[in-house]
Amino acid sequence: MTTVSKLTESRGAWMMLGEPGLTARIAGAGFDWILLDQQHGAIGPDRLVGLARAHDHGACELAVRVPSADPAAIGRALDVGASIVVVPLVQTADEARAIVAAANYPPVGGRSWGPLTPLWGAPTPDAASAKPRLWPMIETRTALDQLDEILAVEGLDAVFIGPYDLSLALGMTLAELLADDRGPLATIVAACRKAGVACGAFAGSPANAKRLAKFGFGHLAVTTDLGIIDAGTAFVLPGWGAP
Ligand code: 3PY
Ligand code: MG
Repeated sequence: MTTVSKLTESRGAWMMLGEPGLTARIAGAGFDWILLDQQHGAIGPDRLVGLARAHDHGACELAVRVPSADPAAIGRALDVGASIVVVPLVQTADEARAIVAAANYPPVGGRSWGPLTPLWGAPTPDAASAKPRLWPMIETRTALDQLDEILAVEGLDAVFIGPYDLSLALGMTLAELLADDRGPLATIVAACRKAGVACGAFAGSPANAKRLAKFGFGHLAVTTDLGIIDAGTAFVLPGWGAP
């Protein structure tokens, strides 16, 4: 398995339903990572533990989108074994710094030791300092205005764009945002390149993923469990199905 941290490009699948069999099957299909969505998906804390325990870390990396920047939620996602944590609605550099603090043990941050993955004794400082991959989401007007400051925060692996929320925040349709070659998405990619920080985006469909890849977004959520089901029903029942 290639570790996503070594890459500036990856392809992931986004789980909203968190149905265990479906999640395991998609995780083994060849994606670089699979994400459990606790913000908008049906994945509360208990479900998260079960899904993460069942995850085959040899198949792909485990990512979690926490419901908010709450330090407890970030610590919990890491405790269950996520190697990538996506944090929604990050607006400022101070908020980004708080995420880094929540995800790292002292001296970098204030995370408390207590993994749910197998424990073979007390942590050594070296083991405890393994760097989690943090992908704050840029999806508000404030975050766009503060992007350079956010990109300068140490300890972030990438920024991750939420095009649905961002288009709403900017008063555009999603189609307008994706079609605007010189608009906000191009500005974001240029700022990331200048700062030397990787960038990714939620696409939700292969067509949107191709469009976002053209802008230069490297880490892409190319589909969701719901999208995969919709594609399957559209295939089985010609003439009916979601686009
Ligand atoms: C967005 O596009 O706003 C997202 O957060 C995708 O889930
Ligand atoms: Mg969003």
